[in-house]
Amino acid sequence: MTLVYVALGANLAEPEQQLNQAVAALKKIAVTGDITVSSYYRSTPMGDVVQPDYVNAVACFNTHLEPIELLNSLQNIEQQQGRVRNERWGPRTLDLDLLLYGLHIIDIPRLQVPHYGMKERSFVLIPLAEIAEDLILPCHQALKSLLTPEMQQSLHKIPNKS
Ligand code: A4P
Ligand code: MG
Repeated sequence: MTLVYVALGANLAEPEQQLNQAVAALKKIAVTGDITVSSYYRSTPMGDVVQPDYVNAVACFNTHLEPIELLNSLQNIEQQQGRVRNERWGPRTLDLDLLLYGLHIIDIPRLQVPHYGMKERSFVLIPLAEIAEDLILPCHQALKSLLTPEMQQSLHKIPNKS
């Protein structure tokens, strides 16, 4: 059994509902259906593509799935929620990125873990710190050491997640 962290992002077709639906789907692959989910955060789009704001969150759960099986499950959930892969960093109904798979470091063509962008992205680090403030990354860096006061400015917690 492995503790995993997954980043959720959506900016099309009722993003908050997309995240609610994704959380329900993740519960089905979590051991005993137990899952911890951060608050939802509204965030300014990263990158040059003009697109709506995102809603982002991070979820954490135990799983018996091997890394590639977990990636397949995450991609199935994205597909079920109407994900169309177009331009890189473009808008999407749902993006599920595997941030951490225990303390494993994975580098194969379909999967790199820890996720390549997680250390720089406020919309990943802030929700992650909300549910795992004392987390130490596989590279031995403390999550807390990556957080900066400026990161909070591009992110707004959405009250009363349902
Ligand atoms: N892949 C490799 N490693 C992983 C991993 N750890 N988790 C491969 C998930 N997938 C991984 O991903 C492309 C391929 O990456 C997959 O087929 C898988 O085998 P994708 O989801 O199809 O493509 P993408 O998401 O468009 O590309 P990319 O580079 O993953 O985009 P990002 O980095 O996910 O960025 N702004 C805000 N505010 N919030 C956001 O959530 N998201 C993006 C997308 C842009 N701007 C954003 C946000
Ligand atoms: Mg992605």
